[in-house]
Amino acid sequence: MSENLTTLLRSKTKTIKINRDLPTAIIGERINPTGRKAVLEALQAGNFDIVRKDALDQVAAGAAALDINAGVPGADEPALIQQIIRNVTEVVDAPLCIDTADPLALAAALSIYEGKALINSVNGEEHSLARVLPLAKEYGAAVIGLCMDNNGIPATAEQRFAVAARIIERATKIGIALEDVVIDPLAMAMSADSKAGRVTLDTIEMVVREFGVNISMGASNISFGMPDRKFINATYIAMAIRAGLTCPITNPLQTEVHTAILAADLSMGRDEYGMGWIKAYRKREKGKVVS
Ligand code: THG
Repeated sequence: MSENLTTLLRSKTKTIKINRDLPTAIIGERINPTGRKAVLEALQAGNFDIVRKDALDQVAAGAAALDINAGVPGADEPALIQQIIRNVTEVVDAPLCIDTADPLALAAALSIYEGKALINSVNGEEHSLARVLPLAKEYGAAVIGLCMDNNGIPATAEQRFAVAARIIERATKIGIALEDVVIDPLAMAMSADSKAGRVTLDTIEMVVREFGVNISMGASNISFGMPDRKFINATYIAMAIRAGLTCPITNPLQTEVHTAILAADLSMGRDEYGMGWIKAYRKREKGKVVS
């Protein structure tokens, strides 16, 4: 049996705690130009108004941290991610999750970030481990480890667990604390493979039982290609929280998913006196237009 480890993330003015005794820490997914044409066009034009609004809205809706993705085709990603970080940190105090596959953009982001970021991400490939883990160590950041390597995304939970174990071994070997490694079991489309949801849940259970680390994932991938995605996302995220998910990357503005997270926290005994649930209910009622 493993411990229930605590990951701390920090902005200049705020520290958040992630562990399995506390309410789920939502990492807001919306600052990401992938699949969002308006964000893409605004960023290409050097306009950060949408990014600032997305930061404010997600934190107001309950995001504990914000994912920052600057993947604009053809853009100077190191420069762009720095501009996004500056804009976001001007308007909110939530800690940031730096979402990039480009080590130069990652280094640029970490070099200006005042706090303890969550790096998104490293994977089991040698070149990723060799480039990303030293940056996590140098900047004292936490890091998300994806359960994939040069052979792709493993089909079984046992194989994904083995990748997680390898990432954890390499990270701790260079002096990154175990609690600063967060594992992403990888949520894949169930429309393409009917076992995809189950493999991910099983991976979460295995990793948590062995290592006690925190678990993240982009939980909305699971419903890709299906109609009425929000209901699938809501049910799946509640089940994943039971399995051990602690910091999903998701959209807190989507009521179905957000209420599922709050109800899961209440069900797991992580919402003292139900205050989280009641507060969110009042906020929803206040937001309703009365005419
Ligand atoms: N694991 C980790 N990081 C990740 C992912 C993951 N980062 C990226 C992604 N997956 C999670 N982020 C998003 C961001 C947006 C959407 C999905 C996942 C999304 N956007 C809407 C769409 O495409 O339909 C657009 C929303 C809008 O326009 O308002 O779905 O798995 N570690």
